[in-house]
Order: sequence, then C-alpha cells, then structure tokens
Amino acid sequence: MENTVQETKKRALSCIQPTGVPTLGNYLGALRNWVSMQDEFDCAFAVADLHAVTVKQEPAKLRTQISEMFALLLAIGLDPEKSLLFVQSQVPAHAQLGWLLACQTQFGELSRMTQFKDKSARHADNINAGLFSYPALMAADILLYQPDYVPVGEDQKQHCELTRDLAIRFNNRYSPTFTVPEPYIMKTGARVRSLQDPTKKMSKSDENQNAFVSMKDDKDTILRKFRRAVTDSEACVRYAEGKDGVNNLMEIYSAVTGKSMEQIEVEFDGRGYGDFKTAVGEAVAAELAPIQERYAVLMGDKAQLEALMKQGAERASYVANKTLSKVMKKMGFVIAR
Ligand code: ATP
Ligand code: LTN
Repeated sequence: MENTVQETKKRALSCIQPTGVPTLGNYLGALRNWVSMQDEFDCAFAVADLHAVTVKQEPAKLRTQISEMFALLLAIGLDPEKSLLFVQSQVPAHAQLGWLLACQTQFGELSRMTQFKDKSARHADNINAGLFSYPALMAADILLYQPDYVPVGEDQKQHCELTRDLAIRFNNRYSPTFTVPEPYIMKTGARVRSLQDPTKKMSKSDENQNAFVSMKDDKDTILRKFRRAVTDSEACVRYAEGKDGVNNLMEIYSAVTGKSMEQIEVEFDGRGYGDFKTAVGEAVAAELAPIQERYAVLMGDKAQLEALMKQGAERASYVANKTLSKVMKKMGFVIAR
C-alpha cells in the first residue's frame, strides 16, 4: 500500500538586498545554500528592496538592481515552482508588520547591532531612522512566513537572535503566534573574507574592486583578482593561525571543490602561491560560468521576469497576510471586512 502519511516539511526563509552585484561571499555564504535547501524545505526567498533604501539609492539604478537580483536568484537555480520567490516591496505586509514589531523593539537592542554601527560609520551623513530600525523590518520579513530556519552568513546571526527575541516576546505577551526561527549557517563559506584585507568580510560595497569577486566577473577578472590576493611570505599552502589570507583562499577553494583542508595541503605541497591562486581562480570561474550564462538569457526576457515577480508577490502575500491579520487581531486592531 502506498504511504499516505503527508510529511510536513520544515520551512526556511531568507532575503538579499539589491544593493549591487552579489559577491562570491554572498554566493558561498548564502545563495548557494538556498538552492540546495529547496527540496528538503518549504522555502521563501526575497529581494529585500525596502532594506536597500536605508542607504541612499539612485532611483533608476535601484530599479535595475531589483530586476537583476531577481534574475540572478533564478539563474543560480531557485525554482518558482518549488519556492516562494518575490520582491519584498511588492508584498505590503512586510512594511506593516515591520511597524508593529518596531513598536515592540527597544532602543537599547537596536543600538547594539553591529551592522548599524558599521553602516552608520560608513554613511555618517545619513544615519536615518530606517537604518536604525532595520532589524524590526528584517524580523517581519522572517516571522510573516513562520520559518524554522533562516539560511544566512555569519554576519546576520545577531539580527536573527533579535528576531527570536521578538518572536518569543510577542508569543509571551499575547499568545503563541510566531514560530521561533533559528539561523542556519553552513560551515563552509559562512564568512568569506576580503581578498585585500582578510581581517574584513568580503563586501560588495567595498571601494576596492580587487577586494571582492562579483558574480558577474569574467574569467580573466577572477583570475587577476585572485593573483593579487593578499597572502604572506611563508610560501606554503597550509591552514594555520596567523595565515588569514591563505586560510581564506583555502576556505574558498574548499567550498567550491568540496576538498578538505588536508587534501588541499597535499595537492599544493611544495608548490608556490602562484599555482594555488590560479587553481582557486579557475575553480571559482568554472562554478560561476553556467550561472552567468543563464543570467544573460533571463535578462533578455523582461516580460517573463515581471510575470514571475507578480506571481511570486501574489503567492507570498497570501501567506504573509494570514500571519499579519492574526497579529493585528491579537494586538487589538479592528480588522476591515
Ligand atoms: P553589503 O556588502 O552591501 O553591506 P552584504 O553583502 O553584507 O551587503 P546582503 O547582500 O544583504 O549584505 O547579504 C546577503 C547574504 O549574504 C546574507 O545572508 C549575508 O549573511 C551573506 N553574506 C554577505 N557577505 C558575506 C561574506 N563575506 N561571507 C559569507 N556570507 C556573506
Ligand atoms: N539583513 C540582511 C538581508 C535581509 C534578510 C532578511 C536576511 C533582509 N531581510 C530576512 C534573512 C532574512 C543583510 O543585510 N544581509
């Protein structure tokens, strides 16, 4: 007899800001894991455009970047038939729940957020209220879909902890409403570092173009950036404390090829950094090439992209609005019928 028991899948949700072309860090730390989670989990993924305007954006450029990011999510292999795939601003419930959660979030909690401290130092002329209250909107993005897991890079752990605190606080104050989610951080690729300063994370908004590999870089550019990557004077490929530059390259190589640190040390035993850097560059270029081809095709059909966005927003709204109205009823709002 056929097994008729319906398995309920765990849920996962994550978002990415359309603030530029994603880097190898975004890909290895987050995006790639999203693709591999699609079969095992019920997934929702969004382009977090409302978050992007916490720093100044040029309207025409933002518009392009939103479409490009959406196309890139499709190009890496996210499948709109398996997962919810949408643009955050097209689902108004995010901004609505964001406000309600901002009213449950303390000034002190927000003041402790590292990303706020970093970004307000980098954009000292525009420390706006949105930049400060951003984690409440991020909590709304997450809690609307009741996920069990939030697949992100290491840098987002603090925001995920705050989301958990808000969910628990709301559940205790009103009644159980939100699933309390956990960050889902992969071991490899969780924190890809800058190629020029391996004490910092690789960031797409770095002024130094050589510090990051963009997902749209061609093979020559990728090889050149790895050739220029900062290493050390030991000329020995081994994973050890104090060798931040080499460790970072080994982590990237390991994440892309699946080889362990020991295997990499054996492979490059007695060979200099030149060979090693070329091998890392080649492996990264080979991983990105098929994505770049699919991306070019998708960007050539704007009508299809827009149709997929619309469909995604409708499906996401259905789920999000259910949670939002539950929350509003519990808080005492009068729901329009
Ligand atoms: P910016 O560099 O413009 O500040 P960002 O790349 O840090 O932005 P997002 O684009 O929102 O921020 O990040 C999307 C996802 O990529 C998040 O899950 C984040 O944790 C992950 N991520 C970002 N940088 C890295 C990195 N260097 N290594 C691993 N994961 C990363
Ligand atoms: N804050 C994240 C982007 C982001 C996000 C989210 C990630 C916005 N909303 C919800 C996970 C879940 C960032 O800056 N990387």
